[in-house]
Amino acid sequence: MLARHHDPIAAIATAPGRGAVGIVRVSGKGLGVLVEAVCGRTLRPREATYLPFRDAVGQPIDQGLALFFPAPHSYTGEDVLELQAHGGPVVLQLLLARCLEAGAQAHPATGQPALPGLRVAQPGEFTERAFLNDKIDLAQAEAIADLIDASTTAAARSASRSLTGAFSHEIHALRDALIHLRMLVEATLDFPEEEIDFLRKADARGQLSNLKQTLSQVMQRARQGALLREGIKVVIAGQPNAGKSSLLNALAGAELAIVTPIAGTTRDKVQQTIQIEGVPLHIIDTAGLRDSDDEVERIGIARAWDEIAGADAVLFLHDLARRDAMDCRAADAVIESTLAEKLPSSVPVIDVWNKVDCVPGAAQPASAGRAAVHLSARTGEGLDALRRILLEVAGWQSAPEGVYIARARHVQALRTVQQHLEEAAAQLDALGPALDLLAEELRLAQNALSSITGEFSSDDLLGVIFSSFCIGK
Ligand SMILES: Nc1nc2c(ncn2[C@@H]2O[C@H](COP(=O)(O)OP(=O)(O)OP(=O)(O)O)[C@@H](O)[C@H]2O)c(=O)[nH]1
Ligand SMILES: [Mg+2]
Repeated sequence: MLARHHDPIAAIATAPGRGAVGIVRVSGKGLGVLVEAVCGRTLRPREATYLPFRDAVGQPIDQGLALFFPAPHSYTGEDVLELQAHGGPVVLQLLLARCLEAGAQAHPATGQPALPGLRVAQPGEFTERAFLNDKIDLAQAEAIADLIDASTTAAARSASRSLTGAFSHEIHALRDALIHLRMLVEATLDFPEEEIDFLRKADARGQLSNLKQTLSQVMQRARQGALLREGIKVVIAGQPNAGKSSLLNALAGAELAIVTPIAGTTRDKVQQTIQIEGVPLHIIDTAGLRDSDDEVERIGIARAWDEIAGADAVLFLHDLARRDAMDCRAADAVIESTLAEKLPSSVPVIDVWNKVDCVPGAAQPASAGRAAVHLSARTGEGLDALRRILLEVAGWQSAPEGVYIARARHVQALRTVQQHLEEAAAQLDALGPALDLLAEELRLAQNALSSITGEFSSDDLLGVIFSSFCIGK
């Protein structure tokens, strides 16, 4: 464990600004001295005591509730002191400074600082300790941050489900099955003459195929969870004046982008996150695509193509009122061929025929094997159909109930597990399995699985994960 994991830490745990209550939290070993210095008395474990918080000369800084959680029964697994004061930025800063000062004060018996090394916590450090002290695993720690950051009710519910361990349980069940299979293979390594027979009798193939099946179910749910957390990036593209900005405004329900009848109105991208059934969609309006002599517009169009190249889905907007105009068809054809060039074929393109209010009853123009919709950004007709298509394209299948939150990191790790299991299956299917290769694939699969819950994770990865938390958490 790194040296910094041993320092006692302190932080304001509540959000900056004014509030009825604000909390200063301290975690470390042997906080008893600090409790006596700041609270002027000892505290009964896990019991709220109303008292004045004292400064160095015994004067009250504020009155509030003090709670002491002796190790290991605390959030971090260390001693934790929580001081609930009035929620003003100055009073909380004073209280935090008082804790740091009390920690640095010489202990009367030893002459040493009461809490050597006491310092302000870095973002996520309290939760990192909870993880390091086995209070929670890594997936649960991430769920805490996801719960705090949740932008929709569905995301909050599923984060809470991950926090209680729903996701981790599934990962552990997979790990246990994998360990069982590994034991079998490793044992066989010691008796090479009987290897094939032994594996056959123990139905190694059946075990592996069950594992693969369970894995794909977990992956499916994890993908849904990652979608709830991260959403998808949807870029609106098309000729000038097709109504791209109008569509963004209609989906967002607000006048975000400027709309005018002048072709070439939008220059820079305009982005807004909306949610459909709790799934976040990051919608990006872009400059109309055409040849232009205008320097500013050209930069805007280059940016539009950059956005398109990084999209998870593209809404290709067409003006239904002008669909038969030769120039309009030619311009759409140019965009179409550049799309084919710039977009990976896995990225879905949806044909959106706008301004249906101008051409009531128009038949839907045929789209080459992809989703298409008629709508009016002006009247709102057809928007629900587009929302349904977007959810489908995003891969949202379930109702949010039962989904646990997951991250792209988890989905990627599960994909790695899947690859190693495929390799392992190929080894088993080969006539004489190369047992050491089989054993190695299973070992790698287990490592990838364990990186999700943090049983096998590098310090670098932990640093990245916890630094994205807020301070005091
Ligand atoms: N009748 C009708 N007019 C629309 C509709 N959507 C947009 N318009 C009009 O079409 C014109 C262009 O709309 P914008 O939303 O600015 O089009 P854009 O695609 O963003 O255009 P650029 O930013 O220039 O690329 C405006 O006059 C809109 O009022 C629609 O559904 N029906
Ligand atoms: Mg526009």
